[in-house]
Amino acid sequence: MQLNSLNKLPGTLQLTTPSTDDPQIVQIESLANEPSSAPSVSESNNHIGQRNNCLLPSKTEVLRQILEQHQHERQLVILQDFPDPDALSCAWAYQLIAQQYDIQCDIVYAGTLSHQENIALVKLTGLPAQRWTSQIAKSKDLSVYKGCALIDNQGTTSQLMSLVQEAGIPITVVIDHHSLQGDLKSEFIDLRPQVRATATIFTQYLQAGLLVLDSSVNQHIKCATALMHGLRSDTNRLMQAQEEDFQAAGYLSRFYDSQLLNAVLQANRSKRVMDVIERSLKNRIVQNNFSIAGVGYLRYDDRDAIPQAADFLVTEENVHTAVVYGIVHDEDEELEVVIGSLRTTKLTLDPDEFIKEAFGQDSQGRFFGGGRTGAGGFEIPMGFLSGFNENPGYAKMKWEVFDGQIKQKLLRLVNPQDNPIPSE
Ligand SMILES: [Mn+2]
Repeated sequence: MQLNSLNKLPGTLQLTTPSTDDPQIVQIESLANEPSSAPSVSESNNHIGQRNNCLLPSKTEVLRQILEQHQHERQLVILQDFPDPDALSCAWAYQLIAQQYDIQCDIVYAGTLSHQENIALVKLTGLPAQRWTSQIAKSKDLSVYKGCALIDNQGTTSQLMSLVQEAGIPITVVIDHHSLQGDLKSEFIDLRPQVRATATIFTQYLQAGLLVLDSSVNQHIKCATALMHGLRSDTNRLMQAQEEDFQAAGYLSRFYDSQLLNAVLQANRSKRVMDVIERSLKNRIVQNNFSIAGVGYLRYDDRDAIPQAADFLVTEENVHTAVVYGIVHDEDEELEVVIGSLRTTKLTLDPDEFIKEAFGQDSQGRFFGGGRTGAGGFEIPMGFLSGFNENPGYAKMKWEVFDGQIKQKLLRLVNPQDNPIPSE
């Protein structure tokens, strides 16, 4: 397999994988595996399976009309709680596109910028994203917003969605490349699970004229650089890119600032992230080309260490899929949650299906996670067992219970005919 052999190249074994994001996690309402069952009218005339751009002008045209209808409004652009470069850059592109229609967009996320490259991206480009914790969000006057845009997500990975729904703000636009995560109601939907990055979709909008990039405009250069970073990051440095992703990268190459991108990529990992990666290496078990590692407890701010560890474990020889998980605790909110990431280079493994199959649904029928090409994530609330306990023995016991249960569920899929409980 081409991708497996690429992983054995010495150059890919370094610890500099531009870890993506991503995990498309949590709270997924009723599932529809077949994307074309999307309940949107605008979607139905543009089949998801399309691989060429022949239908794109119409999609662009529909978006243009929607934006025209919403002129002079104010919109919220909602990102997943832990936004990745693909999400951040596309939200910015959307803001710049919408600005031409006098639509003022506020780009918000509820969690934190956990990955060192994301922090660098936002700082170095001046990317206009704001952190809205639930407390901040509750203090805002949401009545000023006439609509919201979900970019690189479908609302299932943002804590802000419940507030937005309570405030009665309609979903105006959804542009994403994750598999359909459930019942989705929006005026405009462009959902393309076969595209490797939402940045590719946005670059196609730009090419189709929704925003004319101008190399003499500093903001355009920076946004193009951010899109290039998003595209690279969601395609494993273009290794999983397909023709349309390369075409998008080709277009962006006319505008992006390679030195700026280099500066973003030079961001170093914190010691705590390195420690989580070390734990994942120590704790991993490899079976049937799957590498599985529980990393114990980690802080909310270091949550992104989990996908970074999965990015690293999947580079091992004879490993095509890595799953890393841990208990993330948020000291401010006294909350604990199991968070996990999956990375795969196996083309026939669908992360969305795998995670839904492994962990199933909660009592309300919501899946614990999902995914896109090559990557997935899950989030399992700990309920009554959540919360800190003075007794270190208790914390250890709690971890062992969750660790054992997650391993058992994963190994059932990894070794379907074996005893699911490892004997080690
Ligand atoms: Mn993405």
